[in-house]
Amino acid sequence: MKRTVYIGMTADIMHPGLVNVIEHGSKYGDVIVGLLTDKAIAEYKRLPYLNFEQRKAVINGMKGVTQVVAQEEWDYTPNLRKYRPDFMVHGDDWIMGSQRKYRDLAFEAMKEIGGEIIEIPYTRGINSTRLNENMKEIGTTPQIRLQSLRRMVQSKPIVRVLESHSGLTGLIAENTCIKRDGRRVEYDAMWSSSLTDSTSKGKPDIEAVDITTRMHSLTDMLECTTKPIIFDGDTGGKIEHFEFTVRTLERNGISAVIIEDKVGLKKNSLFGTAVPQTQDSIEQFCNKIKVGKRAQITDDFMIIARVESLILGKSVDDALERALAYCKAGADGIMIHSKEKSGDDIAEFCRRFRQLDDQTPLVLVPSTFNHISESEFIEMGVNVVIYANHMLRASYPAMQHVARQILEDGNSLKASEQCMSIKEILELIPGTK
Ligand code: SPV
Ligand code: MG
Repeated sequence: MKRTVYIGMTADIMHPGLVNVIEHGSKYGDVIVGLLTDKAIAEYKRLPYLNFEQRKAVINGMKGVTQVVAQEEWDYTPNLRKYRPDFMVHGDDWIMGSQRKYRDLAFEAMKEIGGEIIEIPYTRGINSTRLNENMKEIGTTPQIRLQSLRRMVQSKPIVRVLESHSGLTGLIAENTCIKRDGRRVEYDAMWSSSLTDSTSKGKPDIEAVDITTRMHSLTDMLECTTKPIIFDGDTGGKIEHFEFTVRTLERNGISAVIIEDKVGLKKNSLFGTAVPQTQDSIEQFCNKIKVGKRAQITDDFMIIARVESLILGKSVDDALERALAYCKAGADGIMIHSKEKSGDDIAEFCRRFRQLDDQTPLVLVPSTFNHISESEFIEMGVNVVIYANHMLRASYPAMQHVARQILEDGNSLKASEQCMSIKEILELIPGTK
């Protein structure tokens, strides 16, 4: 019987390093490629540009590959135990850094099944992380960007979204990254907030900034980023107008719109019951959802229904009744909002909603219950967390402080200490030089 060789890979961007590994592996026997699923990749890296089926088609067509199987985790060992290959081939780059533990686990599993691991020298000068950086410079297309939110919701434990109202805040959402336990931690998507988009234009958050104007801010963000965008669609406006909004957003590669079940003059939810606000009827809001769903062209665009019951002092029962009705009307997700600091009402809603519906994505905006961590939200069955206003709230006090300092001193010497350097601002945007 011919021997088998297991090779795990992402195979998003093909490069000579990957061809080298497959070629080498095929000398030992039939190559089984363990193709990492979106979910497995999302444990460590950004989602690949190509989806699983597309990557599978590419690998299937490669010389030397006899079988492509799904690798559902970053860890190779479940598949090694399942397929029991005679050999496993891997580049020797996993000897160092955070991948070391997966190497150790793979050695243990191969020993157990009586197989052997062959490490081959890593192809210098080219790797997928570097190529990914280059891809960022090339950018994205509206379609790839649009689809990516749905893929993220399906493949990540939680999708982390940062508010953005300009090109500059878009760049912060795009590029801010830290390492935690050897993993890249970054934002997955951007939130175009009605509050911050209006405020940055000196207007109140009452749907006074029209969609055409809001598209300008979106265009600025689209121009310099690749991550998906969720649009705060306020009430969605008149049903007849909402159809156009859906089309406009979709055409531009925005992934989702969230509309809230309020009618009349909309005020920001964080006022709660301090201002008069009217909730829409279930029937009318369901109709708005249905009309929006019919208007979209792709299968990927998402219309997320935002339930304002808790904001308006109504019960969790009322919120649940509405959420279920909106799902039935075709909503692709539910955002439950509250301004309650404890987060108890939100926790109760999530628990009870998940008992009735374990599929529909749940979205939260924890502006007031901000002590609850992402890992707790995951436990609660939440899929998307939006940090909805922080970039604007961070920038305004900083700018105001510097403006005052210049007035006080009659020069900008001291104020400059609180600013980024001229050199830094000149180098901030690629292509400035
Ligand atoms: C926004 O960011 O504009 C929102 C969320 O709609 S909230 O401000 O909490 O209403
Ligand atoms: Mg808003």
